[in-house]
Amino acid sequence: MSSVVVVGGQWGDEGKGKIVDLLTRYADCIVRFQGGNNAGHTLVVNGRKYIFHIIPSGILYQDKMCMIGNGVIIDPEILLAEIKSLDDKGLPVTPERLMISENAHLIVDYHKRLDQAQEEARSASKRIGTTGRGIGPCYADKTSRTGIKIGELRDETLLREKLQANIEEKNFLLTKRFGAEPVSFDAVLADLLGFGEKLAPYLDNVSVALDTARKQGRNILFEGAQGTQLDIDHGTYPFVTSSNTVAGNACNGTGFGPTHIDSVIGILKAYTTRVGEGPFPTELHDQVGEELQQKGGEFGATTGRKRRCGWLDGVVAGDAVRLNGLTGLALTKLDVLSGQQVLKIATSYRLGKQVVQAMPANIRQACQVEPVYEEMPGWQTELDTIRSYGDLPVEARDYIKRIEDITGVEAVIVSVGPDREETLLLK
Ligand code: 2SA
Ligand code: GDP
Ligand code: MG
Repeated sequence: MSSVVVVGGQWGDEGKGKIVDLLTRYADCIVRFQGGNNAGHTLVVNGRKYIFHIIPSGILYQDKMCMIGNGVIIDPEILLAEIKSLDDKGLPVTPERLMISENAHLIVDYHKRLDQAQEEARSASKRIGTTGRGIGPCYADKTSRTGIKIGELRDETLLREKLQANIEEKNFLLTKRFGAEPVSFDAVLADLLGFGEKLAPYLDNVSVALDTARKQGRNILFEGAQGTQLDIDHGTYPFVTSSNTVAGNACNGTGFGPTHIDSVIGILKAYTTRVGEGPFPTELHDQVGEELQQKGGEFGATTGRKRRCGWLDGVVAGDAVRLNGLTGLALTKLDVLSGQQVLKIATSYRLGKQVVQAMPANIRQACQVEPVYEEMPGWQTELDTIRSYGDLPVEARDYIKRIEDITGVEAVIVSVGPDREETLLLK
């Protein structure tokens, strides 16, 4: 296994939580490298459902080390609530099982308020459909060099100084620009000092810990959040999240050298979903879209929003292969397609008279492309009890093979249900 990166190949919610949990059995360290608690990663183990927003999806294994890298942004209140909820379930999250990079930036109350106020102020066509968790404003502060790092919670003098400057600026924006309520310096400071005390035992140098682990021959699993088309540089900008979601950021977001990554698994849902606004060429506004939404239980794992559904998009998959350097595919939710007479896969887009093979960089063009579909026969039997490739209906095997042909990448895992056990390991 060595060092493996797992990323979402579409617009998120491909089943990263499930696949990371599954692969954790072969790993020693499981590391998140970007995003924050906008993520919702669902695991189902023996019928019991867990949703993680910030803690890595390897946490259900008691003997593994989970890490939160410097590229992650942390809402300390949410992180502590997640730790407590695991504690309450008899799964204590001790510093022996969770390490947090001192360099990870903090999501502060004003980031959430600003995210929500900015979103409300946008006209319908400009709205991004953010999760309202403060992600954009927090990464903006990090890039503007005004952000607060989690390690700085241990330095009250520095914290006071930085908070003072931030709150002055944020309160000006909140009140004068958005007509929203200001935040109180004293209340925010008291909260942060309290969170800092509780989180201090978890803080360490994740880059050094990963390097040590690698030199000891440990297997490291990097857990991506969101998906390739939500990447701040390569996605459907501005309808994206505010971090790099592609595999390359596993290195930046943890302090791990790129020459030590061995493989990259891209997760593709057998159809496509998107939650939030923005272009979605293969979106279905018909009965089939409704069926996929219902059968797939497609609701946001963080916000509960209904996810938009559509056919599998080979152009999006091709972008994922190229942008992440995928070495293997995990194909999820194949079971949801059971019962469809015909399956469609987009193999290119038409843009006026042009045929294009990649998502256009220009957002107006990305909204105009028309998918060129090929059709395949569907299968009528349910797949959730199937555990070996040979037992899949021939139409399902042909569908998998076609995806491998289109992407040029082998499927290594096929998932036929939410539970850890509802999986076919092909390699
Ligand atoms: P943000 O909050 O600034 O990151 O939002 C910007 C866009 O990124 C999308 N985004 C997501 N898309 C899919 N899944 C995500 N996680 C949750 C889930 C989402 C939920 O697991 O279902 O519960 O709604 C996620 N996080 C961010 C977001 O919809 C915007 O389009
Ligand atoms: P993530 O953000 O990529 O981890 O995905 P989410 O957890 O947001 O959404 C994926 C949803 O699909 C969750 O409810 C999973 O439990 C569920 N899921 C994962 N794999 C499968 C599968 O193969 N079949 C079905 N039916 N559900 C799945
Ligand atoms: Mg999700």
